[in-house]
Amino acid sequence: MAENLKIMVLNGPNLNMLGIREPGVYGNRTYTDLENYIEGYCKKKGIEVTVLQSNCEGELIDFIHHALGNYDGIVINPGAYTHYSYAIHDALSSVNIPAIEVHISNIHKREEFRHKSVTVPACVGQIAGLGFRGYLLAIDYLLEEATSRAENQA
Ligand code: CA2
Repeated sequence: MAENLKIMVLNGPNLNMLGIREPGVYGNRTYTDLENYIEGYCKKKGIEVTVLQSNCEGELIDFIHHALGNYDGIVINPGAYTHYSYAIHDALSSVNIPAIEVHISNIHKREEFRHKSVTVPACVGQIAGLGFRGYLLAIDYLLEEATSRAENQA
């Protein structure tokens, strides 16, 4: 199963600015470092991964729609859209692909407006505050679930 697993990693607005500003919140590493970190890990694990980023809500929705029939799992950091985009929630619900929401920072320890996620009810769960590692943990979860589903079917 591991060889065939296809995962889309989706990053929302401002994540392209990682490492450039606010190192105290998001660390020193850049968005390119994040891409390399995820791609390097997936290569080792034999997972096919596509890492995407957009600052536009509609484009993120198009990416989610494109995942239908093309990907087995989604890892999504919707950025600030987490807190108010019902459209991204609905897009995730519409494709019915297991999705894990990831946040680099612990949104629950930050400003009140970041405590609420309107997108996580359309996901399997959420990982927050574990930095870049959260993406790999989400990928591991999707891989383990897919492997156990495949074993149960055999
Ligand atoms: O902690 C996370 O991963 C967030 O999804 C990051 C979003 C934020 O709006 C969410 O509440 C939590 C922000 C993306 C990065 O924004 C930057 C802003 C300035 C400098 C660098 C990155």
